[in-house]
Amino acid sequence: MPDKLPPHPPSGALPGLVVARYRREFLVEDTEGRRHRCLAGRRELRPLVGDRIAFTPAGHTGDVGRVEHIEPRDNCLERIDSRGRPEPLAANLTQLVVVVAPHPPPDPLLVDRFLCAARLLDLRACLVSNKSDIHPEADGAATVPDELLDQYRALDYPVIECSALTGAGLATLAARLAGEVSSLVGQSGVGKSSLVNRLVPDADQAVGEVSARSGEGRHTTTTALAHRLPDGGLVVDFPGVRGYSPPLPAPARVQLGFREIEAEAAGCRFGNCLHQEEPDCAVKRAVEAGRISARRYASYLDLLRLAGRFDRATPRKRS
Ligand SMILES: Nc1nc2c(ncn2[C@@H]2O[C@H](COP(=O)(O)OP(=O)(O)OP(=O)(O)O)[C@@H](O)[C@H]2O)c(=O)[nH]1
Ligand SMILES: [Mg+2]
Ligand SMILES: [Zn+2]
Repeated sequence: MPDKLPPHPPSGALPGLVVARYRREFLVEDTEGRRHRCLAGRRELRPLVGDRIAFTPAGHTGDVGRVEHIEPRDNCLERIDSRGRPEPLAANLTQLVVVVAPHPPPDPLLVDRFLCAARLLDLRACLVSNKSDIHPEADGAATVPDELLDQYRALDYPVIECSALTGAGLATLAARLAGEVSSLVGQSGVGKSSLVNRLVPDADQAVGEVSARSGEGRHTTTTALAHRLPDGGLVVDFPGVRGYSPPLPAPARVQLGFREIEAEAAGCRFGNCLHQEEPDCAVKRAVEAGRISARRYASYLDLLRLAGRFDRATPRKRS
């Protein structure tokens, strides 16, 4: 949706960066790194974490500042809600970091959907396998299957194995995050906030136990918060999710989110092949031959069905 905003912020406004969004308030960082509580200056202003903005600091207008203007966005990470409507989550990201762990056990469909979102937005993407200190033999716990990580490595996604507990692998993760605007996403309880606390000494993100009864995280982080990294760049700690779906503009575009499917699609008989029931489909041949994993293909079909459903239910503008 194009922002109907005046082209220039009012004189006297300062440049800032939105680092958190609460119900009505925003936390804005100025160029000196000081943080200011702000409200939106106008109803139609909807700042997101990562937005570059202009704001009037607290002063004679009140005890909170005012966001006056949002600079045009490079991109916007969104999810679709249960009715298929896009909901914006963060702006101006350069990288999506999908975190998995042995505990709670990984949900590969969720990983595929985040990686799909990253590709549709042209963001860098990688996988972090946290809690590498947990050994199944010693702890009787599950593990992140090597075959799963190997599938992503084979697709050229970097996989960083690390532990927020022992610090193993964190230098590799820090190097990957340096200079980028990354968001850490994944299930609740995989250790996103624990990683941020290790990478950003004064982050002070709350950390919660994984429930022994349900085996799931307790949704400890409730709002996205961006932190400056010591080596430059920003990392956004996101609340954990049970499910995620990127906005799917049209069924034909879903395959753009799966690099191996897109690569094989050139060999299909029909240029508009969706790789379902069509004859002479190179993607299905690649699945049968084992060049494309049946699991990834199932993830693709799953998103395709979702896209088709919302495509019919809610006519939306196509990009
Ligand atoms: N053994 C082990 N435990 C870890 C590690 N990292 C995090 N944990 C534990 O995992 C639990 C969840 O950690 P959090 O950092 O709160 O997880 P989160 O992904 O931020 O969860 P939400 O905010 O709910 O999305 C806590 O009990 C942490 O102590 C790790 O590397 N090894
Ligand atoms: Mg958290
Ligand atoms: Zn095909």
